[in-house]
Amino acid sequence: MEKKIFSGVQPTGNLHLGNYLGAIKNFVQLNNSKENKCVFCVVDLHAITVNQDPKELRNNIRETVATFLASGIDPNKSIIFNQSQVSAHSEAAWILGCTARMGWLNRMTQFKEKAGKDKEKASIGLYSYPVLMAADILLYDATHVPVGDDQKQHLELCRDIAQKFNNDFKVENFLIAPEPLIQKEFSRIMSLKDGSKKMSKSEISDQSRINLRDEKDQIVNKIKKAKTDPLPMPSEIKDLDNRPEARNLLGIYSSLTEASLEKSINEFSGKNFSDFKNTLTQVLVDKISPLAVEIKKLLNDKNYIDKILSDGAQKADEIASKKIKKIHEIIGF
Ligand code: AQP
Repeated sequence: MEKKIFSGVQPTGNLHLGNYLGAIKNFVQLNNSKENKCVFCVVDLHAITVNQDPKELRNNIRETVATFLASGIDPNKSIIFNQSQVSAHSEAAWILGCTARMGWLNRMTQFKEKAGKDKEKASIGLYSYPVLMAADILLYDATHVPVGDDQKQHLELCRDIAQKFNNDFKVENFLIAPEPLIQKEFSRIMSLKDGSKKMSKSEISDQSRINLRDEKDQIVNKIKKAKTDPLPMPSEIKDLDNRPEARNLLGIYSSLTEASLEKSINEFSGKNFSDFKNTLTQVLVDKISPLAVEIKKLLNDKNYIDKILSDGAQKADEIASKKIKKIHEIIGF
């Protein structure tokens, strides 16, 4: 069955291993399947929910596209574009904001985490972020949305918005409630400094994450310093209980080598943590360093990246403008 795929990545710089293993790696597999129609969006409207330097934002948009391409997404098979270039996204977000309920948004944990203690000073955009995300997905009739585990709640909200809109206007199945595509294992990569926190672009300490543009020396250094615990390497999965850092590093290794957690545990059982870290570093360098080289190379040709974005925006606009036109008719504009 044909799947319609939509997903987005914020151009907020420092794309990291969590973004890659949790989302982009999955995008590539979906892009490679003949049965899928994929749309991958650089969600710049989402990025401005927190302050952005305009020059950096422009560079980060291109860098996100370069990361997609370097990872293996083919612009001839999938649509790649940036959100701000297709005005239907902002428009649909407003309209669907009139369907979404305050109570639903008040439950969103990402807002609570990102706004922190000083909620009053957070932007309204940060609060209504999941409504824009719903608009992005629903405009393309996406059936499946590949995301990291952290976005699960936002996808449930998207489904609620779609169902309420369809019920309110008596248009059964007009907005398609999408299914999340979350990897069964290793769907949340954690910080290298604290196994209870998500690896994140906005974390101040660069030591907490492997950036996709890190040089070999940086990867070596970050894994060497990554937090572990004094216990030996586990010999079975239950030995990882209450050991979030060990679980995370083994999860990263398993995801990169396409092995099950159990298999990785067996491989290192009885060995020292330092042996495991050396092998993990080698795998990371082998998988991530070529990406960094390719991203850099692609960024030397800004015209090529801009052409992909403008072609992609044209294709995306054809789909999204038809949907927004129908939305106008349904709501009585
Ligand atoms: N740590 C992670 N593990 C697994 N998946 C992750 N994703 C992000 N962090 C992890 C997934 O990457 C995709 C793109 O994310 P995004 O750029 O839209 O923003 P985000 O989720 O807000 O990413 P960050 O790094 O955590 O940014 P900040 O620090 O700004 O909050 C999504 O599918 C996401 O699930």
